[in-house]
Amino acid sequence: MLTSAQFLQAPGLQSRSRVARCSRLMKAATPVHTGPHTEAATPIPPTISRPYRVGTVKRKTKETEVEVTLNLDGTGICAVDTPVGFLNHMLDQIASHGLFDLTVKARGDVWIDDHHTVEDIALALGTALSQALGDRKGIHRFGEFSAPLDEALTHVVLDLSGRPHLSCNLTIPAQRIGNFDTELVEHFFMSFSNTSGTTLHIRQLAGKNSHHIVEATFKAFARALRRACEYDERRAGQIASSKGVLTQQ
Ligand SMILES: [Mn+2]
Repeated sequence: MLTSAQFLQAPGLQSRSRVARCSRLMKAATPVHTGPHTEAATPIPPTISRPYRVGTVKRKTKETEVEVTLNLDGTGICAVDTPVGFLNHMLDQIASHGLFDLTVKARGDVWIDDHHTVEDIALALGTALSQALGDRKGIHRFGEFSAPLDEALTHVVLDLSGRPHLSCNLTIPAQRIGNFDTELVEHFFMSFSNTSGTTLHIRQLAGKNSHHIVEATFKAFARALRRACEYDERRAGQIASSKGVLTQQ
């Protein structure tokens, strides 16, 4: 059986980071009894402990009162109670296609319009996401998805980089879907991006029906976000950044 020093001197293990990693693995390996005629046991990598990835945010201003709970490792359970009907429908898309458990309770000055309520829900959702992600270790970080809804097709690409950015080219023909002001769609994503530290690109590739265009966008966003938040098994708990951090701008 090789000693630790012999193992670390083997060809291909000379880079400092690999030596450190192998050294950690060897220390963590369970000692295995080997008889005189058996080969040395392969070191067993330690089990990676994972945090409970839930974010809870309460936000109260003179305009709105919002509570959001987001569980990244959920099953798509959605409980939303807000005065903005169309937004409830879209939050449901995020939970169901992102496989997040999402609770949103909101009250707001909707007698003015839906602007403050939609904005503050998005801000709270972004904060909850950032809180749930913590140090962002081991996640894929990038995610993309193209979702159709009948004639509509939207492509969403995102990066949980820690840096807020939104590029959005949605062209929604109707000014309103029911009572919902379609201008608020872009504003929702901008607000989410700002508090979650997400680089977000939204490209509408096709679509005529406003409800379809917006819903396809939320579905693509949910799927892309799910992928970005999920653990990359090959990453083995490391941060997916050559800089070493995803939480600073
Ligand atoms: Mn719909």
